[in-house]
Amino acid sequence: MRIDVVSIFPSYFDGLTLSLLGKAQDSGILDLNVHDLREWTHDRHRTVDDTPYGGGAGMVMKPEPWGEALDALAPDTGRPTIIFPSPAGEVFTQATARELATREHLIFGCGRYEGIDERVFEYAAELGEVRLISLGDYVLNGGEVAVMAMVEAIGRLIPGVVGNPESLVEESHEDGLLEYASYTKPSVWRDREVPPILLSGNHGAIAAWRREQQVERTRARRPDLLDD
Ligand code: 6GU
Repeated sequence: MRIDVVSIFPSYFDGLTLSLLGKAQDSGILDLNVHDLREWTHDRHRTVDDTPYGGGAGMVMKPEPWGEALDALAPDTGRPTIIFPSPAGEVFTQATARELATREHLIFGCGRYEGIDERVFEYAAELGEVRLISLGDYVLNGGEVAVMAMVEAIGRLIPGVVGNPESLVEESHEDGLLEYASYTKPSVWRDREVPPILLSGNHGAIAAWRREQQVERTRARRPDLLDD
């Protein structure tokens, strides 16, 4: 998979070369490229923002650098999926991550300030499939942290990125439930015992206990997940 990220703070993404996703890049499974939006400015101050038409607080990102960035990154053949992180977008879930993990080419455009000139989204739709995606109902200063989260959630679902694919199956959200509680040695720690069933060797009973745990914690912590 190819991923391009455009941001005015490209060094945010240095962390993505660490650990799991770093290995995926070394092995060629993931081709991750981070770009400074200011590469596509031409004035002495490398300006990326301006005042909003109609007035109001804050600044808006100018369309010209974004247009040049998209022209440079969208290939002549094939339509990339172009993602703009936005608190006004659809909410990112594990299902979104699974869907996007099947794409060949993702382009993430990180907005800052009060947003990006609306015409950029219209133009992007001529080059690929445009998605506005939010991490949840709260406000960040820009899209960078949201894109870090999305790239990690998507990247680990690309076949070969996570060493043991079994470990993807039993996680929170993969089956619509929260994960069960995990324990390791010692069997007694500070007077607290591991649930005896986990030491029983009865794999059927253990599986049933874990499933019950998942339903119980989901009911307690995230009843919204059980609503349908
Ligand atoms: Cl994707 N961007 C910003 N700026 N704030 C957010 C967000 C995204 N998701 C939640 N809050």
